[in-house]
Amino acid sequence: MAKTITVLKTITVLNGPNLNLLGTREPEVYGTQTLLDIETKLRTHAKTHGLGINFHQSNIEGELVGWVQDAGMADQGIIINAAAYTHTSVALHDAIAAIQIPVVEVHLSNIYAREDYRHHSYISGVAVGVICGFGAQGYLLALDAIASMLADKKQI
Ligand code: CA2
Repeated sequence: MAKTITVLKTITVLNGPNLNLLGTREPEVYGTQTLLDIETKLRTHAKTHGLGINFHQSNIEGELVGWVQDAGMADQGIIINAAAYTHTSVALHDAIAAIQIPVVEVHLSNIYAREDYRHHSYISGVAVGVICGFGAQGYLLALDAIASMLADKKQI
């Protein structure tokens, strides 16, 4: 009898510079959860949607660009908190514009309630949506949004 192989759909989650410090400094702005806490919760939550997670953090812009390109060829969606590169990176903008899968931009803090230089994002214009101000919960909301988009696509 022929075997059925189910290939797990995967979402890449990208975290930009200094997010490796989460939970250790500025808890009043970024909360008390570490990036590992967020990763663990996302992996558990992804299972409930039947999805897998590729989770990365880098302080190097080009590394993030490379992961966007890889995900565009292999995964079903991207959740990205580009951190400070949000406000500076044409390279990330161009990488996201070049792929076909949905990208959801996430920020822990409400960037619009902070300094003016955080109000502009190079990511937002090429993302399907933006979630900010809900702390670590924003990553789970982004996952729900992508899962819902993938479920809708299946019905078409
Ligand atoms: O609110 C967010 O998620 C941000 O993307 C965080 C970035 C900031 O540049 C963006 O404007 C908004 C900063 C991430 C730095 O993370 C730290 C965490 C703990 C201690 C120090 C920095």
